[in-house]
Amino acid sequence: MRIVVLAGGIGGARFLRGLKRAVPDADITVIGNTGDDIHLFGLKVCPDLDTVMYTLGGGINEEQGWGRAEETFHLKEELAAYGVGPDWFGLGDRDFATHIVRSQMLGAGYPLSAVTEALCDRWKPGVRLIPMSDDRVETHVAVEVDGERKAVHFQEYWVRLRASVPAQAVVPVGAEQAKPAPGVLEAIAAADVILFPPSNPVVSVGTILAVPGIREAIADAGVPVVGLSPIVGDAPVRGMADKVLAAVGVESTAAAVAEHYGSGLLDGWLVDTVDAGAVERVETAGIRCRAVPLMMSDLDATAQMAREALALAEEVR
Ligand code: GDP
Ligand code: FO1
Ligand code: CA
Repeated sequence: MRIVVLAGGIGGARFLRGLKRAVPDADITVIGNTGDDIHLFGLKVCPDLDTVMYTLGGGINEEQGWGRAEETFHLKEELAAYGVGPDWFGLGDRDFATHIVRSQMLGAGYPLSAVTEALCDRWKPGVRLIPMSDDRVETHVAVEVDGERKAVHFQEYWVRLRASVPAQAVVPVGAEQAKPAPGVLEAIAAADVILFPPSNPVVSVGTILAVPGIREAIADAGVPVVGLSPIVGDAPVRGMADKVLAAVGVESTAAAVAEHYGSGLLDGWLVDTVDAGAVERVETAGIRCRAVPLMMSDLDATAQMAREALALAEEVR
């Protein structure tokens, strides 16, 4: 079975671990969000690609969900001693090596998709990980600070400001001009099923869908498209997705997120059992819906979520 998954960072990566457990023989292609990418200290950092790569490759900091296990921060301290920032973004020594290799290869002319493949030669994530685009796309967030409206990089909004100021708009800068990376449209066209993991609907899956051609390819693939809600009990399980959902005028409920994707894209939607009351509303919107446990508390529970998603896909096929 050929499965395509549109993934952000932590939510996407953890779901993929469960999916691999549920269907060990499946051929899984992951289309990764690169809107979170940022240039720091002259290096290109790709948080969501790295989170997927490290999580599936056994190198992730499990508690944190991002960054490397057994990490140290000597380089960051030395940079700070020179007064070189930003100090609000925690790049560790082990993680730095990834960004150095990536930046060196990009500088030599390799596209991000080829660089990602090379990095995955080491981590062997057991999936094919492709960035959504080789072109630069950067999510910016319009905020108002001290009465002044300005745009900040997504990482500044998320990590430095902790989404504590209202987001007025979320813009994937560069997306309109971006092309899907080699292999993206081909994988979608060849898929037997397409899954939206419980990733952020705005700044993860939404950014991938903003690359011209990807949304259309999914809608035209003619195979079941099934998503899992990242919103449980009217709040994100983790992180601040409610803040960016508000910026695009979507309430933080499992049903509203399904409607936001819409029946033109989604065939099936899983909500958590605590949101069973949302099933009727989602089905009224023309999307088949089931309520099942959606907490990725351990690998078994996550694998069961993946099985439920694939079962729903068979129902709507
Ligand atoms: P990020 O790029 O690291 O923010 O990760 P993603 O975009 O892939 O996923 C973030 C989303 O995962 C958040 O909105 C969370 O609500 C959601 N999430 C995290 N853990 C769980 C879980 O156990 N169950 C569900 N349903 N969603 C989760
Ligand atoms: N998230 C944080 O909340 N604080 C950090 O200092 C931080 C550093 C960091 C370094 C490398 C990396 O790949 C990810 C990192 N993240 C950090 C997570 C990252 O910002 C994610 O993009 C967001 O959590 C949302 O996707
Ligand atoms: Ca992300």
